[in-house]
Amino acid sequence: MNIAVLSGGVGGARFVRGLVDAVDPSGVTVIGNVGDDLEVLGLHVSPDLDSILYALAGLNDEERGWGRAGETWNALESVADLGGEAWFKLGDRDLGLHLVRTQWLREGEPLSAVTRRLAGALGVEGTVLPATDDRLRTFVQTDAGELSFQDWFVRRGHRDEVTAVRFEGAETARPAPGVLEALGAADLIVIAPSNPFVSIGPVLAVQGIRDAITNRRVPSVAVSPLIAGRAVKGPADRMLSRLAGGTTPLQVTDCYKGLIDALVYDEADGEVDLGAVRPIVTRTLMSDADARRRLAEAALEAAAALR
Ligand code: FO1
Repeated sequence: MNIAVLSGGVGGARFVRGLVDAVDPSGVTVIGNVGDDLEVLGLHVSPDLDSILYALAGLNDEERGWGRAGETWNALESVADLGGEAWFKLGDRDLGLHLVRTQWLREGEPLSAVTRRLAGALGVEGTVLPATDDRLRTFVQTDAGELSFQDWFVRRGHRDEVTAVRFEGAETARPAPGVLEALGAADLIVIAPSNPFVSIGPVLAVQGIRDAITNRRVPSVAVSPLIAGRAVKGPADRMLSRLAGGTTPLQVTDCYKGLIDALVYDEADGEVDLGAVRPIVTRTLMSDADARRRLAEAALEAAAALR
């Protein structure tokens, strides 16, 4: 079965790991957000693609949700001692990947080709694609002014209320090679439990991706990132409150108008009428490998019931 998954970082990566544990990974294509990408210490970092790669390779730090397990921070300490930029924490092991990626990008390889090489070297089964090879960056509007995504998210600890989101470069960003093909060949489209505004939003902003999903002939299922109206981690709940008017499954559904046929959400959110979208109520906390796989299976069962 071919499955195309739209995913952000931490929550999306955990879900994708559960999915490849539930199905043949060779049919899974993950289309990852690049709106969070940044240049730090002269290196190109793609946090969401890396969270996905590390999770699929079994190298991720389970607790933090980003970066590698067994990490050490010697290089970063040295950077800080020298008065360099140390607010964005790049571990020693993680740095190796950023060095290699940056070199290959500077040699002219597109991000999709670089990601394919990294995935191969890490032994990742399944395909990981950036939504676009073109430059696309998320900016958030706050009372403190407009901030780049990581400035807001990491440097300022996402404490500023977001009143609007902007995807710089979205007008001209084209889908990376393989993205529209994966959506066209999919038997099922899944939107991972990621932030609808800043993780899935940038993917949908790339020319042709939203249309490809709107015009689908196969089931499309989203998994809510909220449990009892709260984000497990991150600012998704505050953003839904402010930008969508609430944090129930109905507001999550509204973020994906015309794009989904079913929403998988947590039993703690109760019974909600989602109109034409089928509600699938289950436990969604991805506390361990079993829970991750079960959540992926719930999405697969939801899709099977729609056929
Ligand atoms: N998140 C943080 O909260 N603080 C960090 O210092 C940080 C560093 C970092 C380094 C590499 C990487 O791949 C991810 C990293 N993240 C960090 C996570 C990341 O910035 C966010 O979780 C995502 O961008 C949101 O999806």
